[in-house]
Amino acid sequence: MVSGGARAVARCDALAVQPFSDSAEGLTRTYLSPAYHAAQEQITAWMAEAGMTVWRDAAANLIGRYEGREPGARTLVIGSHIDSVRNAGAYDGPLGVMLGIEAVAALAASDVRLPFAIEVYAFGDEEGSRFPAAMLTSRAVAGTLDHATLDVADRDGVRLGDLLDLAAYPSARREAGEILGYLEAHIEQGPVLEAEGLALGTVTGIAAQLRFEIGLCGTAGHAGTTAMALRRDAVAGMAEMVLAAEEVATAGPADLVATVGVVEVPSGAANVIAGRSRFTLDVRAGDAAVRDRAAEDILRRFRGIAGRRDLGLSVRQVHDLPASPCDPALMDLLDAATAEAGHRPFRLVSGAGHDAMIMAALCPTAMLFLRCRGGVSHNPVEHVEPADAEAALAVMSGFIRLLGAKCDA
Ligand code: HGY
Ligand code: MN
Ligand code: MN
Repeated sequence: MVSGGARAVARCDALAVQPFSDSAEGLTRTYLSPAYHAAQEQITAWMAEAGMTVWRDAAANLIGRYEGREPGARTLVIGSHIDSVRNAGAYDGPLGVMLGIEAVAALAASDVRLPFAIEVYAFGDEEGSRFPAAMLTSRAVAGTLDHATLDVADRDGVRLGDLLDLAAYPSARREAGEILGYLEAHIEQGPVLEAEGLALGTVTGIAAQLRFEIGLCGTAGHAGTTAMALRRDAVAGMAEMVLAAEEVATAGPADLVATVGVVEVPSGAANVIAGRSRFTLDVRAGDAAVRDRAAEDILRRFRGIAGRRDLGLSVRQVHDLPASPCDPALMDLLDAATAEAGHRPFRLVSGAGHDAMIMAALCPTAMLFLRCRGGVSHNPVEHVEPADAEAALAVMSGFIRLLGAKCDA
């Protein structure tokens, strides 16, 4: 018989290829794409097989519910996301959903009912890889979404409102009173656990994130006839800004990071001086004040570069996610479950963003990190050992049991 952890990993592998990927080469699954819908259909079957009632909410999250002893009891949410970055690894997000399903399957197989219900959430737009926004679907659930944020279009001009009923979208919201807590299992996406020789770690909190879209406007011109001194080159300006962002972050504390992950030259051509360019800027640090000071410094430098090069500069903040501490009591429960499962409890901070940082506005949150090979993520070579997933499942099951005992006490 295949064990639950190995099955969770195998299911992530199965979801990493067509029709669950939008691309024939590697995994790309963006919010509301055909691959996203195909993945939801497959996960619906797995949730139902594990003993859950399954539905899709108005933000297109997929939810499976396993009732507690009393129908309508308060709910422990276990979740993560099923959208991916472009050319992704198989485990960033889906593994947390698959482990949630396995935790419920194990309860259902032994007919265990708890003093709370469990709902497994497969969130949609965590990565922000389709629309210029991120965490839309968990923000809808936590009730922290304002309507203007939903007014977004993808690179092909498809608006979110073309795909979903935006008036209904906020009805995905849950009430704080009905949610007991949120547990997310996720690969670490960093090298700390591997260096410690540990399969698992309890997350203490998630670093604050700021994300911007920057636009530059110069003058398009002939690459052969326009003297260098006369150019207003939107690509050269962008290049200088990318390096300025890197310089600011490199000079800061170790947890301060700044990334330009997308650069675009609309209508770019080899023999045309670019009239326009745009790029993204992502700035993070454990402390929001450190992050904000760095972002201000970077944007001040951008303004200086744009002024000197006579370029128009537009700056749009796409999101501002505060640092999110995990709940101390739930961290203790995860540590206790880790020790019970025969592993050394270990705590670490998350530099990556997660739906958990959004759910923290709604309920106490906990995160369990799994070691991934080389700490590599957002890369197709991402790898998780099935034995580590097995260990994570044992800890999640222990956490659920300990939380049940605490509720009964
Ligand atoms: O960007 C992040 O930190 C996450 O992977 N969405
Ligand atoms: Mn990711
Ligand atoms: Mn993720």
